[in-house]
Amino acid sequence: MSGTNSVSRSACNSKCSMIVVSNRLPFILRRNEKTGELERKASAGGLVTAVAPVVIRGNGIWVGWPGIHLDDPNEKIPESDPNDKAPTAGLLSKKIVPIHAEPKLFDSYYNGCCNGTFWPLFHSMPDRATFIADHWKAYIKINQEFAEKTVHALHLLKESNEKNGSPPIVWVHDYHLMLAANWIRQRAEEDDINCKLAFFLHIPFPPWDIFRLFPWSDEILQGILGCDMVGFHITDYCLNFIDCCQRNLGCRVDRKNLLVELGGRTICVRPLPIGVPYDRFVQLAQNAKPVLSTSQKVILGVDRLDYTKGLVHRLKAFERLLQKYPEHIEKVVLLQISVPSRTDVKEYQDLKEEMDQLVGRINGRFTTPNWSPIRYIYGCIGQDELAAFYRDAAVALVTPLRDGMNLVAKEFVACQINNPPGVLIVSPFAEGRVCVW
Ligand code: GDG
Repeated sequence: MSGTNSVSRSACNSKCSMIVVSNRLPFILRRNEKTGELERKASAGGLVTAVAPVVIRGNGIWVGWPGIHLDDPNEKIPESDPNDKAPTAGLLSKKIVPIHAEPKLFDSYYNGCCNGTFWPLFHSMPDRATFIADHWKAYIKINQEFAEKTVHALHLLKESNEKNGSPPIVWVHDYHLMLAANWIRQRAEEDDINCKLAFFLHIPFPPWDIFRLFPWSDEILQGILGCDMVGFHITDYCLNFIDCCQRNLGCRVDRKNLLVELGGRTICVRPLPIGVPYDRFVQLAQNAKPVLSTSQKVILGVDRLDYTKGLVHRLKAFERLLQKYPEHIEKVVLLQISVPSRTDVKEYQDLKEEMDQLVGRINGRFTTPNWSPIRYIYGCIGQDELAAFYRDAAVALVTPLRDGMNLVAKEFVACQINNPPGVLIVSPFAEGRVCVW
């Protein structure tokens, strides 16, 4: 998840405070094995870069899961390290409301319903989706827990912010939390707290014939419609959502002005394409030391290791290039950075296995004494190094089979400070391409 869009910009411009609610908190919590103390580590990604300063400036609060299950739910979240330069450094521990959940229940919610059902279904890959009632029940319970904690955050904000007139914005993020809004709204009304609710989906919203495969699809729509404003990356996703509201729930809708009516309320639906901190990437590219020492042309891939990113197809296409056009042998190198992701899930373990084998097979087939065609990094690199790769690569391959937006394409473009610039090859299924051009 990354970037900045108009919900954060409008919060920036107004005096109201913001409560951001996301599955994960904007940093990683780890236990130091030697001291046993909890430590905060910076986490990469544009959501953090763009939204954290808004939350901090507006004296706001972040609600989310800290990334580990704590035995003592009352254990204090530490302050950031004094040398921390991450955008979350100023987010004080009293401005964080952590979610605690029983590990098995959380696993059913996160790996089961979020990653096993919604991720593939919303990326229009229904044959990969599982529909399991217990996962759905876990999803409901964890969404209720997030709603509880958000209402607690609203109370904290009310106590500390009594003089501030404008109601706070509660900004709920992504497919993990599609049910939370109605419970937040109801409880806030009962407790006489005024707030505005917004929701943003970072992944595609699928067409109706895919969406309706989910057995509890009405509940999802009703959950999202608990907000005052609903944002998607692009207009197509807005129209898919509006279509589902009309066909599933019989809502009155206005396609031209992107509005949905439900229970006497009018909900605004808006395309809010997420961007990247462009100037930051230009600066990184200007300052980063070269890290590629090769005379060959580098073709770069940077992705989370996810089946939606088209990584297997990319490697096979590269193999085909070398087979059909052998003049490129010893002239080009594919540098693929694959960031480990959802490593508890079998499908992701299988994908890692498949990639390892494919890299081995292609390298085995084409390697010469002085050259190997693929350099494969399975891990996360620093943002400086990433900017140097973007800047110095001859070509970037962004080839998702389906992607909500895709920020790698935008970051690559921002880093093209050399003359001539590198070439971006981008799949028509990466929506980031619309904003790149
Ligand atoms: C979801 C949607 C949507 C990657 N490797 C490293 C690294 N990254 C950073 C990139 C970029 C981010 O991760 C990846 O963003 P994407 O947009 O490509 O993809 P998802 O993670 O799948 O994000 C997507 C996005 O949400 C935002 O709404 O665009 O469609 O799937 O920022 O720079 N960062 C560092 N080291 C790495 O090795 N530091």
